[in-house]
This record gives sequence, structure tokens and C-alpha cells, in this order.
Amino acid sequence: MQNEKLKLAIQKSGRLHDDSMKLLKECGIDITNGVNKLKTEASNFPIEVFFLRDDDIPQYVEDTVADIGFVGENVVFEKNKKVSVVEKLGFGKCRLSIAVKKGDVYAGPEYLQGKKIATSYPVLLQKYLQQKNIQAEIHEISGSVEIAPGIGLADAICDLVSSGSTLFMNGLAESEVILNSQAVLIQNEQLPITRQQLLNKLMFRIQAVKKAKNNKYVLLNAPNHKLTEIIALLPGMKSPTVLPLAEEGWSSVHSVLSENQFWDIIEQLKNAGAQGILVVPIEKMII
Ligand code: PRT
Ligand code: ZN
Repeated sequence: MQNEKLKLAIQKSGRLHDDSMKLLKECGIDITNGVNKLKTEASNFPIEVFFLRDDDIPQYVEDTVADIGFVGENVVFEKNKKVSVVEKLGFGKCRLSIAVKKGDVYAGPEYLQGKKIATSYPVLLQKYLQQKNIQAEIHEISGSVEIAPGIGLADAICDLVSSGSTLFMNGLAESEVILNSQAVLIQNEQLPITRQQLLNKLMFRIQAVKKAKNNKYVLLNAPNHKLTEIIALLPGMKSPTVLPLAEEGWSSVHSVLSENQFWDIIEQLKNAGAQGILVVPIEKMII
């Protein structure tokens, strides 16, 4: 169908909103209208964007109000709706952790036996306690979970942590991580084929953006007698590009390095005689 549009749900405001909008922009998708509306359209890609509370996104995707959504894994697993996780998006990273009062000795999950735990994640917490064979009382509260131990409402909490400063400021210590989370793309499990094709197009762009972020373009000068040794250090997309320099006996070598091996390889390249090493960010990477 020519006017077919993919319906994407993202967080209206909050921690995932800006990164969700940024990812769309990096994928070359122009969202022209403001976000004060419930939904808007892109001017250059067949997509409609719905702005919603993050907690509602899995339900809307299950109900086909939206075809896909960007939402935290923590919310996806807690809500337990019939949706598929398609791709990790690399932002909104945090962990769901148990925290106890600073000074309390936490030697392991058995500490929680018979205790009161405050959380906004009762499903994930219950699952964890069951796995560990612990009986505890779960107090579900929707916000400011971190104040619960201080006001005598609970002995421990189970909440999201990123920097850890909220726990610190409330006299709590992180004692156990029960889930590592980041934003993911979810989809309805029965997308019509035309929507699936649009999603494939979007996925192609998202993956190109993600690969580019995880890689750097490296240019360096190498004496020709060291070329074999230097090339052996470089993975490249196929193999490195080698071009002769104006100066006799030297070449310019271009390659792509992944973020996680970057510093190790740069050091080895320098030791092998590489000079004038330039490292450049990559905008998109299509393999
Ligand atoms: O209005 P709406 O319901 O859409 O938003 P919300 O208030 O429910 O969610 P929001 O915007 O706070 O978070 C949206 C998503 O961001 C979460 O579902 C997580 O996937 C992700 N995320 C990443 C976080 C954090 N990091 C985070 N640190 N969500 C919440 N926090 C909170 C945490 O609950 C605690 O209160 O930040 C505090 C701890 O942070 P640190 O840095 O002090 O450790
Ligand atoms: Zn929410």
C-alpha cells in the first residue's frame, strides 16, 4: 500500500525521550512537528511517531495501536506483554538492583528472607526471589522508592540505578544487580508484511548508525618496511587501504577499528612504527 506508515511509540518526556529522537535523526528521519502532540509524522520516511508514557508502550505495541516502540528492557520484562525484542539500542543503560541500608551487612539473597522490600518492579522482583527461593514481602510503590527504608516502610528496595548517587544520598548501598537494562526496539508479533518491510528499512538504518558508533576510522603513516607488521594488526572491513605517500618509502594506511579493541591496537601500531595516527568518527557504516 502506498500510504502505509509504520507506527512507532516513544517516550513523551523523560530519560529516553531525547535519545529516541536523536536516534531517529541519525537515521535521517525528520520529525518536523513538536512533541506537544500525541503523534506526529516524519516528512521523509513513512513513519508516524506516538508520544506516550514509557509504561504504556508494551501494551500499545501488543494491541497494534503502535507497530513498534523504543522502551527500556526493564519495562518490557516487567509488563510481560506479547511483544518481541528486535534490537538493543545502546542508550538508557541502567540496572535493576536490590539496595539495603548502609551499614546493614548483606551477605547474599538470604538476607532478604522475611524482609519488606519496596519496589516499582514487583514482577521482576518476585521472579528473582522465587529463583533464589526467598520469601519476602513486596511493597509496590510507584515513585521515590529510595525513601522507603528511611521512613520505616521497608528494609530494602529494588530500584533502577545508573550513577548510584540517589542510593548514596538516601543512605543506601547497592547489594545485588537483578537485571541489566537498556532501551530496546520492540515490535508487535504479527506485523503485516508491508509494515515488516518498513521496519526492515528502519532496522537497516539503525544498525548502520550503531555500527558507526562502535567503530572509528583510522589513518596512519607507515614506513614501507613495516607495512606487513602494521597491516597484520588492522582488521579493517575487508582489508586496509594502502596508498603511497609523496615521500619515498612511506605509505598511508586507512582502516576501521572497533571501539573495544581501539586503545590496544593503537598502542601496538605505534610500537610497530606507525606515525601521524588520525582517528575520525564514522557517521554511518554499511557492511
Ligand atoms: O513519564 P514516564 O512514565 O514516561 O517516565 P518514568 O518517570 O516512568 O521514566 P523515566 O523517564 O525516569 O525513565 C525511563 C527509562 O529510563 C526507565 O524505564 C529505564 O529504562 C531508563 N533509565 C535509565 C532510568 C535510569 N537510567 C534511572 N537512573 N530510569 C530511572 N532511573 C531513576 C531511578 O529510578 C532512580 O530514581 O534514577 C534514579 C537513580 O539514578 P542514579 O543515577 O542516581 O543512580
Ligand atoms: Zn514510567
